[in-house]
Amino acid sequence: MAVRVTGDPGHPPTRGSLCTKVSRYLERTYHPDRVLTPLRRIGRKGLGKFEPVSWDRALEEIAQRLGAIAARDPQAIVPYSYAGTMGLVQGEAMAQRFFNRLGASRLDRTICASAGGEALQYTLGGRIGTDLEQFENSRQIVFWGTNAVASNLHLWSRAQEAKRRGARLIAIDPYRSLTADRCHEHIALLPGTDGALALGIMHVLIREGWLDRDYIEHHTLGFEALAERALGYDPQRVATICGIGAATIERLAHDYWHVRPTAIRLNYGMQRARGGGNAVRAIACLPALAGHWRDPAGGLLLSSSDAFEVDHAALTRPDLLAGRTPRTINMSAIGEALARAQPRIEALVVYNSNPVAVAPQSSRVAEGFARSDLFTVVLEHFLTDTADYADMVLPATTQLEHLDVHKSYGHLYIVANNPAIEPLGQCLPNSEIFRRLAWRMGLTDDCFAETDEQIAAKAFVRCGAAPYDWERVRREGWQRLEVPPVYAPFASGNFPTPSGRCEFFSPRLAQMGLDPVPDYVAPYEGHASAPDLARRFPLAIISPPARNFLNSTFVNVQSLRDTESEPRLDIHPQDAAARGIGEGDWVEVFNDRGSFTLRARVSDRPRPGVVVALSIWWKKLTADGKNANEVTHQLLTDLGRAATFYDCLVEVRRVVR
Ligand SMILES: Nc1nc2c(c(=O)[nH]1)N[C@H]1C(S)=C(S)[C@@H](COP(=O)(O)OP(=O)(O)OC[C@H]3O[C@@H](n4cnc5c(=O)[nH]c(N)nc54)[C@H](O)[C@@H]3O)O[C@H]1N2
Ligand SMILES: Nc1nc2c(c(=O)[nH]1)N[C@H]1C(S)=C(S)[C@@H](COP(=O)(O)OP(=O)(O)OC[C@H]3O[C@@H](n4cnc5c(=O)[nH]c(N)nc54)[C@H](O)[C@@H]3O)O[C@H]1N2
Ligand SMILES: [Mo]
Repeated sequence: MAVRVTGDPGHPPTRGSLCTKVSRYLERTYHPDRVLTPLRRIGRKGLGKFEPVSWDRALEEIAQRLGAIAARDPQAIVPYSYAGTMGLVQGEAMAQRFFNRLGASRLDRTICASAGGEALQYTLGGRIGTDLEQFENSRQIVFWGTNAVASNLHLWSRAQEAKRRGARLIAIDPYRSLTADRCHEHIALLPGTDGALALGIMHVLIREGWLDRDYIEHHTLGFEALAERALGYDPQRVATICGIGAATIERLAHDYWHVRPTAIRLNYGMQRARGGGNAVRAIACLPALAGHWRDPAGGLLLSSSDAFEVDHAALTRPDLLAGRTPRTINMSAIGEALARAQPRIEALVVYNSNPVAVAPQSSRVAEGFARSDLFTVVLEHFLTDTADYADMVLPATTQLEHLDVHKSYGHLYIVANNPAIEPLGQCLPNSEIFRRLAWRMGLTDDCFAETDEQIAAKAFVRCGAAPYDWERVRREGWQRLEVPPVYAPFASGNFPTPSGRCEFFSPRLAQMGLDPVPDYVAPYEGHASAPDLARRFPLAIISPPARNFLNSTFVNVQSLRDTESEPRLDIHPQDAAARGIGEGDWVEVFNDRGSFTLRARVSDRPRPGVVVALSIWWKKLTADGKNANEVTHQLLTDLGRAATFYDCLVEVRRVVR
């Protein structure tokens, strides 16, 4: 039995501190509601009524159903997975081998990070940035679209250290988040307008000549084109777009040039709107213009993912497709796909994800999952909103029970996940479930016989400059990539783009017929871009994660849910007064797509015109069985085909419950 979860004080990026959620991991693993046997549906889809069945029976039935569909058209089978575990063994290794071998549809995993990921790809050449451990040496840190206190504790603690040493902290966020609260300055712009703000800052940098000309000349591509673009974004115009003062833009640009080193912690807030990709591209140009990459404590960090050389081919075996090119389904529009995709989706296999709660336009997603002609298998720890629609639920292990190896998207360490306990009940690791399913379906390729240890041992090509040594990682628990101790990835250029430069102008985007230079792309749903809609639904809603939840994970852990208490809508006093809404009143948030009901919390945290519903609640644990994704839509971002959760207009009214 596991008795305690603690951090390792010797692990440099975390220094042994755990976030509140993970410190409760035992409550989750030993939760009385854990699914401990395979379950077979006995009630209507969505009701969550199941009977236990043996593994043998469950696998046999799934193998038969999937086998019959695959014999007609394997593309009618669709995997659906994301971030439940981000481990390289229990994530996409055995699972994708299985789907590749079948020739199932592929899944475009766009629900979180692909807008910014592609933006960085086209600008810097990859998801690489400032070392998290360097942030304590920064003199100024800009938290751009990120509530680090809640979602990135370990970077936040470095920023606290920097603050103690005199650094200035700035938050750019429509909402006074826990992070904005603790910064020296909070710039509350309108949602989805960050691209304009970045261009406005550039405008001032260029006008004033606050430019590292030497860096620009040697390490960037397309300065003239970018300068021409920025010319159109004078502070007055940008102020109108962003709903902030022109003087604020002038001051931001002034400080961005004069305070050195300045680091930007860029995250996902601005990526969840139509122009998210262009916004990230524009912001990612700033450090090269001002020369901030020269200093290890300057520059920008969105993600460190591409510092890790994961051996995707060895893990997921795309060669098993044997020349077939199955269609791709975008996970951010799964509601639409379940209703309309041709060939029709006949089977869904869900693992590491809870789409009925987390995917946009939830009522459409639930309708899709409720289709009587759809065969759904869900690998889970709990009967989530999604599992309730399954034909078969398969009990999966938690991180205490299985073996894995992780990269990071914030720091530079490979981490081993050694199991601490035997699997509870009849739970099996995802890898083993797919292994057994493959055997049951008569797939005899050698790769289905590989053990988790063997998979973990081939997860990485290298460990930075050194060979990757799984045995060592496993023994020591973690290992820093072999990169210089004082890491400044772009201090002398070396961008992994085709030109080797930071690409203000992207020849690749031009070749695809897309705008090669970053621009401001207005939201789908904004007052300026959709005035008619905005007359009916004048409030912009954003639904970022609550501090004590990890997306929809941990929502059913009582101690954490008690801390969050209940779903609440933060609304500005002006907006509340105009609607006769008082503190604690029940309110309905609605638009043409749907509605959900929660209690109002009247405060000046959101800027006027913006309401905030911290998320992602399990629908079945709310008052009306609905959550914020009831009102979000399935339209995609400009780059990366990502979801646009924070590009959403609603109206709010008081209701009596
Ligand atoms: N506690 C906790 N930690 C998490 C997660 C979690 O669910 N809970 N999720 C993990 C995952 S999967 C992810 S992707 C990351 C997310 O990490 P972050 O991207 O840092 O997400 P948030 O902390 O929600 O911060 C987003 C902030 O952006 C603001 N915002 C919304 N719209 C806009 C906009 O248009 N412009 C700007 N500038 N800001 C905007 C929101 O108000 C919010 O405060 O966190 C990870 N860490
Ligand atoms: N409105 C709104 N919607 C959002 C967001 C938002 O900010 N606002 N954020 C978006 C973001 S950033 C993301 S990343 C997505 C996240 O969406 P998901 O990837 O679906 O993440 P979770 O909601 O945490 O659900 C993960 C599920 O995987 C299960 N799980 C965990 N480990 C394992 C395992 O080892 N095996 C198996 N079989 N299951 C496991 C957990 O029990 C949990 O139910 O949501 C997106 N949705
Ligand atoms: Mo995410």
